[in-house]
Formats: sequence, C-alpha cells, structure tokens
Amino acid sequence: MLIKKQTSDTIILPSEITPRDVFESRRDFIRRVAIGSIASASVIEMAQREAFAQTPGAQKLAATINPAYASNEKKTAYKDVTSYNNFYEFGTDKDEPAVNAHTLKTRPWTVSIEGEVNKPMVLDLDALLKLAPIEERVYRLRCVEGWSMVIPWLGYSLSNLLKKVEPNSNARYVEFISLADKKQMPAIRFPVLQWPYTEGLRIDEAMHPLTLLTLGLYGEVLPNQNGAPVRLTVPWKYGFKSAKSIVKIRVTKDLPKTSWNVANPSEYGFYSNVNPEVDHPRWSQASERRIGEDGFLSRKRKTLMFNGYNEVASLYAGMDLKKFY
Ligand SMILES: Nc1nc2c(c(=O)[nH]1)N[C@H]1C(S)=C(S)[C@@H](COP(=O)(O)O)O[C@H]1N2
Ligand SMILES: [Mo]
Repeated sequence: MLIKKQTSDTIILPSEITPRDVFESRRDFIRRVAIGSIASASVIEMAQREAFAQTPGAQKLAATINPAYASNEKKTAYKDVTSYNNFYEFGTDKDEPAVNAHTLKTRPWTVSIEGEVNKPMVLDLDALLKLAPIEERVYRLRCVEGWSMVIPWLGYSLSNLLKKVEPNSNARYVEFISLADKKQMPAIRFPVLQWPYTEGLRIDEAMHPLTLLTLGLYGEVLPNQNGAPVRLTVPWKYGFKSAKSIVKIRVTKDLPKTSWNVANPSEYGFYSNVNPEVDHPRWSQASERRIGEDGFLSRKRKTLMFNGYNEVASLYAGMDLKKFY
C-alpha cells in the first residue's frame, strides 16, 4: 500500500471537470455497434478495426449497456486500467501484474459455490458466462490508497448466482476466495498477505444489485491482471473488497476472515465502505486522484460517501460507520 501523508484535501474546481469528449463518445458508439445493439455493415467493419484495438487477440464479450450505470464521467483509458493494478499474487508494484499475469491459466476454470446453501454447485466458466445476460456497467473503482478509475465492466449482479444456490436460514455472510497457485502466481511465495486472498460481504451486500460478478471490461473478457476469468466489483467499497480470479464462493454463518483485515485489522475493517469522513490511520480518505487525469501526487477530487453510490445507504441504517469501518 502506498504510504503517503496527504495534507490538502483539495476541492474540484468546475474548470477541472473534464467534459465528456467527442472521442470517448465516438468510441462508445463504435463499441455499441460491435456488441450488436446498433447494426450497420460499414460501421461494424470500422468497429472491428478500432474498438477492439486493445489487447490483440483478446476474446470479445458481448454485453447490453445497462443505462442505469452508463456514467457520463470520462472513462479511464484502457491502457491505465490494464497496466496500473493491484494483484499481489503477481507482485506488489502497480506495473507487475500486467507483466507477470500471463502465467495465469484461465481455462479450464471452475467456481465452487458452497456453504450455507441448499444447492451447492460447481460451475465452469461457460456456465457462468451463460447464467444471466451480461451487462456493461460503468463503475468507479476507488482504491483505499487514494486513487480511482472509471471502468466499463461486463457482468451481472451476483444475486443471480446466489439465488441459484439458495442460501439457507444460516446464511449471513459470503466469502470470496481467489486462486492461490504457486506455479501460476509468482508472488505467492512472499508472505505479504494471507493466501489465498480472501474477501467477504454481508449477505445483503452480496445480494445488492450493484454487486457485480464481473467477467470482462471494455468489451473483452477480463485481462489476467484485472482478475480473469471472474472477479467481483463492489463499487461502494474500497477496491480491495473486489476479489480477483475467484475459485470459491462460500456462504457462511460467521463473519469471514478477510486477507486485509487479518494483515492489519486497525487499518482495514470488514466493511471498508468508501467514506471520506473516516481517515485511514496513515492518510486522509477525503479526496482522491483519478488515474490518467490528475497529476501523480494531486488529489483533485473529493471522495464521495459510498463512492457516490447512495442507493446502498439503507443497508447501513442505524450503524455507526466510524466504528464499523
Ligand atoms: N486476489 C486479489 N484480488 C484483489 C487484489 C489482490 O491483490 N489480489 N487487489 C485488490 C485491490 S487493492 C484493488 S484496488 C483492486 C484493483 O483492481 P484492478 O486492478 O482491476 O483495478 O483489486 C482488488 N482485488
Ligand atoms: Mo486497492
């Protein structure tokens, strides 16, 4: 984690808000053509040339744009999304996952859903891809370190999967367990975190429609460094709650032990809701820098409660969010 003392909590000036530029909206249009919501032979050809000039050879993933999450914020560039990563199994430097994660084998892949459920199951990747219609949702991701990105994720609400396994009356939490394979993940030999990487949500958080079982981004299947082939995206919580390369989902009665909470309980709580009023013990959480737009050290944006996703506020009614950080 970045260790830096933040001194000024700068406020965004209207002049610094980047207008949605023509290039981005054109790209959006081209992508929509490519995923089939607009059809025209000549533009499709153009789309094939341009829209997926991202990772050469990457498998495309068709999705329907979910208008409820079609943000008008400027999206973070694909290059930044895929080269500035936290994925400690592949190294702790931001550029290491992109360099090292090619050793991750994402097929065959299975996810076991088990624990306090009536119908435990093991699903392979094709079953997961078919389980519910894939949507594109543009979510902000706010890392606890003080930076954020805006990413067009592809996936569907995790609730689709949880409903299938039928949580029983003991089901209070959901635990997400990442792959931990020394052969594929070179940095597992360093004891920086408890492996496998484990995260958790309360069952109502896991069932909330915002919680996205994520299978792709920017029109493609997930790049390995972003948590291929399946990860979570929980946009109102700090980024570390969004576990990558998930192999097991366990519904539990008791509060799960999570990797960051075990590593440093005074700094990383179970809830980890984005909250500008609760500072990290070593730095402020009141502001953030947007990757690719703000300067490397400047935090130009005010961080919003729940990262701006106020629809989740009712999940915490009556809770002291300073105590349950
Ligand atoms: N398995 C695993 N999942 C993980 C991490 C990790 O190190 N290992 N890092 C987390 C952190 S701190 C962040 S900010 C996000 C980053 O996701 P991104 O690289 O796709 O932006 O992944 C989260 N999920
Ligand atoms: Mo993070």
